[in-house]
Amino acid sequence: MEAESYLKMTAAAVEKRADKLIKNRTRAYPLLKKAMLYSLNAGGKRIRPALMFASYSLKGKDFRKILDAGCAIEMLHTYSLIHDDLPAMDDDDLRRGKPTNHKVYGEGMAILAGDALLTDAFYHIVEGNSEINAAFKAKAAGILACRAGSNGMVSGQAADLENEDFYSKGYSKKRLSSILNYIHSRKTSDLIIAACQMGCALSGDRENFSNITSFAENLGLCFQITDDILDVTADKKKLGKSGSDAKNRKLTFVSLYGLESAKEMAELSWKKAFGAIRRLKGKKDAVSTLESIARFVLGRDR
Ligand code: GRG
Repeated sequence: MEAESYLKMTAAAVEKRADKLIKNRTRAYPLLKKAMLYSLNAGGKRIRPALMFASYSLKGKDFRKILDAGCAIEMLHTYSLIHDDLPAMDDDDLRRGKPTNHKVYGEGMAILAGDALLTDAFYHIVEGNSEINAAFKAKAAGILACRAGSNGMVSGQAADLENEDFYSKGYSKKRLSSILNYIHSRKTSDLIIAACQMGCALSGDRENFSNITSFAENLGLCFQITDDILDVTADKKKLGKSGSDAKNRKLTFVSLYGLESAKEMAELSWKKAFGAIRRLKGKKDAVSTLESIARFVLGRDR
């Protein structure tokens, strides 16, 4: 299926279900739920659940069987965005075209909304998805914990924070390139890898594990380079965020290699992702959906 239609269909299912999952937390503090729903319902491309569902569909049946796991990765991703926007991190005012969570609910509540989304995500993987084998769900939860925690995304964020003012440190280009690689592989690629690996884990598919990982690593790289390019070239209204990389003197593919080289690098990683897709085994429809999502990532304007 074409990426646009697939993203539309899966995003609608995730949004409806995630809203219900949060509203059903009957013991949760009402304002906390409001803050969680505010960021979760603010839009977003919902690429990670779509990748999970398409990877699951290589061998699995209806993606709705793993809908709660799709909601979980979107909750975890939303937590990372809420915390990333805080004054202590990127200090952004706009996200997904709306004022950031802390601008509306205050810093304390924004931190807690992120904490709750992160923690609830694991509950929904393990306790939801009732038709999925418990061992497959445990494997999926382990993958997400590993890629999102200190071995993955959080360390990417930590390295990013440490290297904000990289111009002043006098590092060589080689060293900066290795720092950039460290950051993007954890901060961006790891959640994309987790989405694809979780899809395979939830269908019990071991055959595609290594090729889906290689696909996701390259797609993650392409996604990040494209994000850096959009930060300087895109219409900020369409992008839905302020484009703060230059303001924060961030180490990005554009600031390190220049716009044209960054575009070539995005194209190269996309080609590598395509190579890995060709080695995947399973339903043709799922393979072509993954191909179309990869094309969407390279060509996106938001
Ligand atoms: C706070 C632990 C912690 C981590 C934050 C995700 C993240 C790490 C920071 C956000 C900033 C950023 C540019 C991260 C790279 C990953 C990325 C491009 C995120 C944005 O994902 P999209 O484009 O966002 O899928 P939407 O809004 O469409 O869901």
